[in-house]
Amino acid sequence: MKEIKLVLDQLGSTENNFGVSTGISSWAGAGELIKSFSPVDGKEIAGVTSASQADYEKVIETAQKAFKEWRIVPAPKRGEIVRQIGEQLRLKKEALGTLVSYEMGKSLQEGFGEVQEMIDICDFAVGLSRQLYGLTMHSERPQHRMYEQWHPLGIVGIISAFNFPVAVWSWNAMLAWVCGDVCIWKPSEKTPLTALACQNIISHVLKENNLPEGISCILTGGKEVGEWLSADTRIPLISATGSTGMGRQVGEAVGRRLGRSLLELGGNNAIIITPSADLKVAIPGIVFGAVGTAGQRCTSTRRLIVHVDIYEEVKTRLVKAYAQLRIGNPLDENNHVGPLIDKAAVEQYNISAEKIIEQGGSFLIKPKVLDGRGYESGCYVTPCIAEVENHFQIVQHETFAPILYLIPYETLEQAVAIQNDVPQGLSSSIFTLNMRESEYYLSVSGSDCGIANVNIGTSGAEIGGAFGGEKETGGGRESGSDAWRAYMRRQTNTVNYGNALPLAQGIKFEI
Ligand code: UN1
Repeated sequence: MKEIKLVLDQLGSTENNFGVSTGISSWAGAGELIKSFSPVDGKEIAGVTSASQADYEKVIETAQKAFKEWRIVPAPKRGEIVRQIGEQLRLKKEALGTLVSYEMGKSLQEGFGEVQEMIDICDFAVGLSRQLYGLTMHSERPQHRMYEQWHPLGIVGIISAFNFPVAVWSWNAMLAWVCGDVCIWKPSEKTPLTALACQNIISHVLKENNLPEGISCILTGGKEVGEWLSADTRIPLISATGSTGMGRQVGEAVGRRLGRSLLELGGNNAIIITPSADLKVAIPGIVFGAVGTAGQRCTSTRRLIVHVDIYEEVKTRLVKAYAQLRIGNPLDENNHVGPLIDKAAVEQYNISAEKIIEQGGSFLIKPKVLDGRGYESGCYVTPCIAEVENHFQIVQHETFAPILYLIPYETLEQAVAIQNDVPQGLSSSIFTLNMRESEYYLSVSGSDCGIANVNIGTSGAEIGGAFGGEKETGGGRESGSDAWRAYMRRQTNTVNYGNALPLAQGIKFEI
């Protein structure tokens, strides 16, 4: 595709030698070739070599060396580097957003949105670089000062997923960098090109500032690279985004060596629609949540829990809204829904559809794999809606596809119980104009998720808030609020500036 060639050129890469041409020595691959195919048209975009074990060792050494330099750069100066990265991303927003859309398959609008999210986290991190605050405490001992400070951890390993191939990495990397850490990124093997495009941008900024390129390292490859990172005691923190299965493996491996992990795993996000809901606002919120990114966000709306009194009306309105969805090439801005990431994802969509019927559900809008002109990649599917019961095994499971489950309820307590009765706990929302209902929902007896919204959908979180969820979602928090603390180690310091040695707890010890 000619335009994509242009985009790759703008991102500083040649089509067949992506990344290597700009001399990223901290990314080198002597391993197997990973081919990146676009789900948009099924074409091969480029090949990227995987890291071998020798490459891995080299990258770790490069990162360790870089850390020694980077950690003594004052935090606000590190913020200045992140500011420059944000500037570069502003300049490259169109090219990078287009590549995200082409390699991953999300709509162009969402591709641009993803790059905007990267810019937003850069801005956030720049401000944060002057706000890595510790507390001071009053010591019980005279002429003693007690305070805490936050130091960088060292190497942060970032394992990211295909669905947000660049933004989720940037939430981690930008914070880690202002905190003084260096990063090693293992991008999804389904989206290596967008990752290398980012690496190009970062290495350029580092070079311009005479900083070691090992501050930002990348290791393309499969599962084995994730395993090397997780088991490596030289990496104090692994931040991993992806399926619960993957997170469990990473969490166990990191836990075994008593390292830290920050996990952002699957969701099974629900929206509750109460009788007072403003459906004009709710319906687009539901539809965007369920079909945006073809249902492949961890925050996608999977379950819709609707009060019985308005159940039929909501159904009618949803059928009408779904009829207007245009499915097709995501680079065409007229389309709402692009393809799934690959044929394996289409297979999962089909399997889930069968299970829905087997387990007693029925379809309000039927699933269908699209074929014919424009759908040659075989990755385009129809967003579907099924009426189900919450306890069905398939409903309890996160299927990464545009399948929306409808479940009726009678009392709000019951709706909240249904919502919370899944293993995952990422995002949730309620549509209501009743203050008692919304406050109950946000109270301790309400939603058990990391994200709980009122009158907006489950997806599309802003970077200012801490992002993550409970239960099988993994408990990690990334991006805004005080999520930065996960990337630093806290040190408590007590300083005696007197000429005696009083002990704490009034203990007497004389020699
Ligand atoms: C993800 O799907 O892994 O809330 C992240 C959202 C985005 C981030 C999703 N801002 O949809």
